[in-house]
Amino acid sequence: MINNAGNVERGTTTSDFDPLEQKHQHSLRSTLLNLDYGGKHINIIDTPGYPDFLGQTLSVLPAVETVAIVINAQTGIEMLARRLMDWASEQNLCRMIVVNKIDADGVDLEGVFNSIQQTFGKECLAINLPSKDATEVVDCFFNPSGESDFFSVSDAHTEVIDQTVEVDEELMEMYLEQGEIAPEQLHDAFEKALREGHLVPICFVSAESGTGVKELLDIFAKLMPNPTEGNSPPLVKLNGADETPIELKPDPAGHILAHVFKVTFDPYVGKLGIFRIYQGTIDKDSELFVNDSRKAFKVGHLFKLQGKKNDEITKGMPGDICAIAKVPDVRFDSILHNFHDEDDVHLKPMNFPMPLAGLAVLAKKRGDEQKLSEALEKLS
Ligand SMILES: Nc1nc2c(ncn2[C@@H]2O[C@H](COP(=O)(O)OP(=O)(O)OP(=O)(O)O)[C@@H](O)[C@H]2O)c(=O)[nH]1
Ligand SMILES: [Mg+2]
Repeated sequence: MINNAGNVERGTTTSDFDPLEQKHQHSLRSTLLNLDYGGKHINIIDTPGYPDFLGQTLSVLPAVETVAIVINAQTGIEMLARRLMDWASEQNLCRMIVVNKIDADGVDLEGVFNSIQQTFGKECLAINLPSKDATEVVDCFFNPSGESDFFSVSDAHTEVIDQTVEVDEELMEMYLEQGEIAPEQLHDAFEKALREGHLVPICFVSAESGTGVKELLDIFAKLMPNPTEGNSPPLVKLNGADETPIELKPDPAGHILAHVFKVTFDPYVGKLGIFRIYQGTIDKDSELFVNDSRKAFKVGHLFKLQGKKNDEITKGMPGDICAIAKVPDVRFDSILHNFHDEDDVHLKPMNFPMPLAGLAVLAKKRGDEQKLSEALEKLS
């Protein structure tokens, strides 16, 4: 066990805070988490892997640079992992694969690793490997050699470097001339390879024993793309039937552009619109429009979410995930902005799977729609 870590069986994790999640021992909805590590601020959205709650998982994709697909070493690749790999790729997101439960009895980590490469392709390469009977993991990106349980660290290191330099001609030439290249020189090419889906790093971890957790955080902090390094979200400006793609600059000084990817109800502060800031800086004095609304609202209180906790913060920058309370017009998929030129900016619609059951509800009294929708939202 990791010191102070929450435990799923005891219902003490920060992420699965809902009593229903604790009862069923499954995440039922997406949860926002954040931490500071290695001088970086890292936002994590924990999403359900249970197929019935897939909508909760797909709807948060526009808020992230990277999708980390967790594979249970005991059960191997499940159907949803395949579908998520495809969805993430269709959304142009960087991907990584985290093999969890490496501590569990009788796991065949080499078999899992091979099946990942067979299923998802040779661009899935080990960035670390289990060693000493999976009680440690050894880095293969910075390390040119080392001991591992089933695959040569030096071969894994060479494979990652070979794959990375393929996206950069200059680096490739340098590599061919010198025969080697320092991992530190690979940073930009590594980001490009992730953006192009040319490389999908695989790493190993045990959430139970803590093996590989520090190494996973190191990968997040040192190697995975920051907001300036990921692919731009598919924002478009509508002009009648035409749509023009928007070039985003994740610049804190730019116009504000943010996307609401989740709406939830907090027992104390009420309706919360949770959004990812793509551009500009939002603080309590910011005046924002919701889509093409004429009238701006003032932010007032800005929150950052950590599981069930809302912490008030002073400002949010590109890459930040924040929340605002009690703005009636804010809905799932709303765009928040502060410049009328951006009235017609929208995120390209995602292809959600067809729901298998539909239900229509009508308010008895006109004008009660808002109350009804809030009650239904709470119920669901
Ligand atoms: N042995 C072992 N058990 C683990 C490990 N990680 C999680 N578990 C157990 O596996 C079960 C499922 O863990 P969760 O953290 O709920 O898994 P999840 O992927 O979030 O599952 P969903 O929320 O349903 O998508 C729990 O009983 C955990 O205690 C691990 O590294 N090793
Ligand atoms: Mg979960």
